[in-house]
Amino acid sequence: MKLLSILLIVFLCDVSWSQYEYDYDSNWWFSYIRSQQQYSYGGGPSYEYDPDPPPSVSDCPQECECPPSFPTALYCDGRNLKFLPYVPSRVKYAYFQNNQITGIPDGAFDNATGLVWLALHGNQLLSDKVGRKIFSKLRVLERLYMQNNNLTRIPSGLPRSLRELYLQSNQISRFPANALEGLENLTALDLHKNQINEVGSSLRGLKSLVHLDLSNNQLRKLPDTLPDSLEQMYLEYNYLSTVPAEYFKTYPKLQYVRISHNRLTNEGFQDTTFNTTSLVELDLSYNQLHRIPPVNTNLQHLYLQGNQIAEFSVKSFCTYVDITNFSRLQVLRLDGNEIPSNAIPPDTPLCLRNADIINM
Ligand SMILES: *[C@@H]1O[C@H](CO)[C@@H](O)[C@H](O)[C@H]1NC(C)=O
Ligand SMILES: *[C@@H]1O[C@H](CO)[C@@H](O)[C@H](O)[C@H]1NC(C)=O
Ligand SMILES: *[C@@H]1O[C@H](CO)[C@@H](O)[C@H](O)[C@H]1NC(C)=O
Ligand SMILES: *[C@@H]1O[C@H](CO)[C@@H](O)[C@H](O)[C@H]1NC(C)=O
Ligand SMILES: CC(=O)N[C@H]1CO[C@H](CO)[C@@H](O)[C@@H]1O
Repeated sequence: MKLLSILLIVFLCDVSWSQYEYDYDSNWWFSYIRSQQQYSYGGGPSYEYDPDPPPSVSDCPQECECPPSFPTALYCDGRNLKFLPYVPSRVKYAYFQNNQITGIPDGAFDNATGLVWLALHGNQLLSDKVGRKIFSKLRVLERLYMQNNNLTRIPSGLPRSLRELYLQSNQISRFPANALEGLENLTALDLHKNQINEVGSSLRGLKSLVHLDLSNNQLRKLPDTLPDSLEQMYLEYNYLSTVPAEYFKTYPKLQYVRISHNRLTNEGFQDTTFNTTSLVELDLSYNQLHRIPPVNTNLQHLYLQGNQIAEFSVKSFCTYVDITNFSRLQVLRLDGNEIPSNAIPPDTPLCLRNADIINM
């Protein structure tokens, strides 16, 4: 059993920041990797052996590159392209990122029905110039990268086979209820840095969704419904002020929740709201809390820095303490609050006996 050895008393210092970033990032990253293990996440596709004889690469668009050793890939990235080149039918992995493409006409991908990855990020795609049926023939597309464009709405007719959808850093404000309909295999949805003010029930049908990033938007209300499969929900930098009492208890797989930099007050939720057995990491930093909300003993990381908390209450972590009843909290951030440094009750170490880092 680990004993709480140090209570670090630090008022706003750089060391604590780097520590925070480190713990925080490695933590979510590892969990994300774990949850994504069935797919190779990030990077390019690994070399794949094709049982068929290598198809001709003579059909390569002249603006692009088609390495003979990797006949299913088409590299057209970073070439100042203003228009999408044609996509030969043999292509499974198509890279068009970092160009100046503003539109995609219907039919552009109609020959490439075997596309599995499609990278269109870092262009200047405008919703009005992206055809409504560009994806209609793509039945096996798994990853679609459309981040860093000029989209104002979620593209229409997204393939139902999608597993990962990246739409962050656009200007999306419209989120029609059926925009994500039928995407039953989608595991990761990234919509951060857009202008979304309401999500409603449009996430309901995403039966496989594990990772949802809606941070840096204009949400005033949590999504009405989340998929039961969801494990990670990132909502930092929005305008949320309330959380319905039973919200988190409805989603038993939710482990990582970030609602920092919002407008939460203690009056905006109930004492039971965040006391749910599934949560492992909870970030409520940079809100307007004046009390530590009661949390479950299973919680491991709690970020509350940058609030207006004026008292330290052990009862928020442990209602009862003995050999078997104690908090699993490992990291607790309380710096940037109004807690007097002599306000730590003597029974704190017994309750928070697993804590390695407590910043006050
Ligand atoms: C699709 O293939 C046909 C026949 O090879 C060709 O005529 C047509 O231009 C292709 N379309 C696109 C969009 O590449
Ligand atoms: C896309 O947005 C960027 C940044 O706001 C802007 O500079 C660019 O002109 C826009 N492109 C188009 C085609 O509107
Ligand atoms: C979802 O994934 C399963 C298993 O990989 C696959 O059999 C199914 O066809 C996929 N669904 C869609 C709509 O592509
Ligand atoms: C959290 O909920 C459990 C079960 O309902 C309860 O026993 C416990 O006292 C609560 N913890 C806190 C800190 O309120
Ligand atoms: C008050 C309280 O939560 N008591 C619990 C302490 O731990 C034992 C064993 O896990 C439980 O049986 C008690 O209910």
